[in-house]
Amino acid sequence: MTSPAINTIAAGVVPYPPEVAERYRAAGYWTGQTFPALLDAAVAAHGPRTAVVGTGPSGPERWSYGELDARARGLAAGLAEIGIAPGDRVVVWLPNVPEYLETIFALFRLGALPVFALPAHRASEIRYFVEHAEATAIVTVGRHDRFDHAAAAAGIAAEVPSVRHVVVAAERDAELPDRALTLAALRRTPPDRLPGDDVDAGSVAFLQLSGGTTGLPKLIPRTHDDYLYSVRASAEICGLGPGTVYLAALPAAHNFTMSSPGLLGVVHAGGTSVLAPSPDADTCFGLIEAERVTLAAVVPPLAAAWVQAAGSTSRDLTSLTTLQVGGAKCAAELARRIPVALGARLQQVFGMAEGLVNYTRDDDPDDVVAETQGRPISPDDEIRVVDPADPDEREVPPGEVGALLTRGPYTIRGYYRAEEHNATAFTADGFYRTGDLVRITERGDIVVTGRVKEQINRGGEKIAAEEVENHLLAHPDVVDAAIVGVPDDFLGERTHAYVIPVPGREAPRPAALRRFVRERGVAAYKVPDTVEVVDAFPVTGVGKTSRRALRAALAARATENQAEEKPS
Ligand code: OOB
Repeated sequence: MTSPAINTIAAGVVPYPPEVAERYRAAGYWTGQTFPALLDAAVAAHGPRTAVVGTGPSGPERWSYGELDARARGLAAGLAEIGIAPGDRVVVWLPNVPEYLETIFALFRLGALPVFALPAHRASEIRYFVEHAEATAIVTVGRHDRFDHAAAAAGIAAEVPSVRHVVVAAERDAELPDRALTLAALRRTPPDRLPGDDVDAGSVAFLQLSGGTTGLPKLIPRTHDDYLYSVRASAEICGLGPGTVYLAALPAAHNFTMSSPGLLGVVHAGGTSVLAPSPDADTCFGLIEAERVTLAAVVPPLAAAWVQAAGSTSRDLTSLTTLQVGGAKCAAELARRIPVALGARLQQVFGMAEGLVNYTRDDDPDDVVAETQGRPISPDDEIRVVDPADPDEREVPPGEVGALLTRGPYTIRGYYRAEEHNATAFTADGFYRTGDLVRITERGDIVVTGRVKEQINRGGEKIAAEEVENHLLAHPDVVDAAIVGVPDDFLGERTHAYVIPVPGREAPRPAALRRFVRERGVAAYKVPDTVEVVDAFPVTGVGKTSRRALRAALAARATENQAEEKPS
C-alpha cells in the first residue's frame, strides 16, 4: 500500500494552471522526481564517488555520495525528533561549508522547506525571512566572517514565536548560545523511510529569495518538478558528467551556484562539488589546482579579478575548461579576455531566481559568447519583448529593445504570500515581468541592455533601492532619501544615497549615516557606497516629483557627471 503523497505547502502559493502542468508533464519536463529521489539516484549510480569537498567547522571534509546521504539521513532523523515536520519552513543561513549540502538534503528528506538566506545577510533580513515564512528553525554557523551568526539567530529566535530551534554547524556546545543545538548532537540512526520519500513532486520544495525591487525581498516558491527540470536540463546543456569538478565560489544558496547547473547539477551528474570558503583568486586558484576543478561560476567583478590575478599566478589552472559568468552584465571586453587569461571557455549565464535561465552554448561562435547572454534552457520558455511604455504591453519589432516577460516550465507564477505584489509582477496570463531590458538577435540570442526595475545590481548583488531608503528614513535627522546606481568600472554599479536632512537640525554626516544603516543589521553590500546630503532633490524638467522620476533624473545626472570626470 502506498501512502498518499504529501503536499508540503499550498497556502500563499500560486499554482501552475492544471492544463499547463499537464502539458509540462506530457512534454517530459516534469518527471515527478523529488529532491530525495535526486540524491537516491546519485547514491545508486555513484555512491563511492566524491560528492563534496570543503572546509567545515571541524576542518577539511571530503564526503562520498554515500557519506553525504548517510549524514543527511542521520540529521533528518534528529530534526524529526525535535519536531521538524513536512511543510515546515527552516531558514538556512550558512556559508560555503559541506554541511550546507547535508542540511538541505536532510530538510528535503523530511519534506521541510529550506528558506535560503545569504551568508552576508544580517539580523534585520533574517528576522524578516523568519517572520514572513513563519519558520520553525534557523540553521546557521557560529562565528564566521567576524560575525556571530549563532548569537544573532538566537536573538531572533527569542523574539519570533514561530522559531523553536536554532541549529548550529559547530563542533563544541561550549561555543553556542543557550538552547541552540549542534548538527553533530542531532545526528541519529535514521529509519528506513523518511517523510520526504512521500512528498508530491508538484509541491513546493523550498523558498528562494528574490533580489527585490520593493521594500522587502520576496520569497520564491519552487517545486521539485519545476526546479529539478531546470537542474537536469542545465547539467545537459553544460555537459556535466561524473568527471565534473565544480567550484562553488559564489554563495552556495544563490540560484546560480545552486542550480545553473551548480551544486545540484553536479549531484544529478555524479560529479564533485568543491566549496570555496572565499571567492578570491588566491583561494580559488589554490582549489582549482589541488582538486583539478573543471568548471567554476562567478560574477563579472570576480571574473575581472581572476583575469587580473591569472597574469602572475604560479597555480596550475589547466584543468579548468569552463568559466561561467552571470548575475550581472559581462562586458564584451572582459568576456574576450577570459579565455586568453584563464585558458578556459567562457559561458555567459543570464538567470533569475524566479525561473528563466539562459546560457551561451559550447558550439556558439566566439562573438556570440562574448556579446550575448545566451538563450533559454527550454523550448517551452516563452519570451516576450514588449514596449515598457505601452500599457497594453505590445511586443516591439524584432531586434529592438524592450522589457522582457517570460513564462515557462520552471518560472514561478507568483511570489509566496504576496498577492498584491503579484498583481503587478505578473501579467494576467501568467508571464513574469523580469524588469530587464533586452533585445533578441537574429540568431535568437538575448542581449541584456538595461533594466526598468527599481533595483541596483552591484556586481551581481541585488539591492532594492526602496529597502535601503527605508533604513535611511528611520534616522531621526532624515526627511527624505533616494538611492541611485552609479556606473562603476569594477562593480558595474555602486550605490549613491541622496539624503535631505530635517530642516533646522544639524545635517548628519555621511559616515554616520552609513554606520546607521549598517547598525540596523543589513548585509554590508546594501550600505550605500557614498552618501550626499542635499537641501532638495534636483527637480526634473517636467517638474515631476515621484521618487521614480527623481531616481531616474539623479541616475542620469550621475552618469553625466561620471562622463565629465573621465575625459576620453
Ligand atoms: C541571478 O539571479 P538573481 O535572482 O539574483 O537576479 C536576477 C537578475 C536578472 O533579472 C537580471 O537583472 C540580472 O539579475 N542578471 C543579469 C545576468 N544574470 C542576471 N543581467 C545581465 N547579464 C546577466 N548575465 O542573478 C542568476 C540566477 C541564475 C543564474 C545566473 C544568475
